Amino acid sequence: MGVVNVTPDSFSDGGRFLDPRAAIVHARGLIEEGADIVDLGGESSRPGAHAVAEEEELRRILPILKALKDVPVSVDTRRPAVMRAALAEGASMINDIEALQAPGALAAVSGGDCAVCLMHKKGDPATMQQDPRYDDVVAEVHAFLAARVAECEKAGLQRDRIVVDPGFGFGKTVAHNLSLLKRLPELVALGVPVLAGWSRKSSLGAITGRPVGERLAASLAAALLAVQHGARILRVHDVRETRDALAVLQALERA
Ligand code: HH2
Repeated sequence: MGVVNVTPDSFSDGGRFLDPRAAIVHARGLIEEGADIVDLGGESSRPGAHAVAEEEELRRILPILKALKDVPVSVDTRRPAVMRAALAEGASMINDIEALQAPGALAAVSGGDCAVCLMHKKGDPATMQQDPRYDDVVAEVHAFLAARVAECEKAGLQRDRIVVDPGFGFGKTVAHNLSLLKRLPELVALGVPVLAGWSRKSSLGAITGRPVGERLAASLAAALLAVQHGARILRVHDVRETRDALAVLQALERA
């Protein structure tokens, strides 16, 4: 899954794809590089980010969605109205960092046939990195995701439309993120595909001492480790490089 953020303030590509033409060219480039899905976002969820108005989110993403009808597009949104508008424009997937908890979100997706990604986060982006605490982060994330999967099924979403995501970096310290990576197989046991998003994130900066523009090697390492621990979808900014890293892993598996 290749990331396209149509925002002025995303933590690694903010401002680069605000011009719809630039976003469309970038999205098509990611598909050419080997992405199976483009994840289109019109609101940053980086730590410290503030919400944007619904009209603004729609204004950012709809022109791009209209131009990418031939591409599998996931829309990264937590707003039911944006979900409905995106699905009407042919979006294949709704990627919700709030796991469809907003009133009306389940109803917005359940009638169609789109895939959904249910992500765990603790707190809201504006404050979530201020001293997050858990007794057992993996148990808490597992319980949350299991409950959300059950809720989706109750609302009529077939299980084969559901993906879960521990939400690396969303109300989690470096230690929490590493526990979730190490014990990812416990989340894989939920029986639906697991998506992992480590790309360029600040935990990789904390581990390597590198600024956001220099986290490619660390992102590739995290991507491979996530796959080795059972992740089935990787949300990444650097598609070509991630594909190459995966090719090495896949060659080893075939050898
Ligand atoms: N991470 C980000 C945004 N959306 N969705 C899922 N399912 N999983 C993630 O890990 C995830 C996500 C944050 O990264 P990015 O989009 O690059 O930055 P920003 O939120 O600043 O736009």
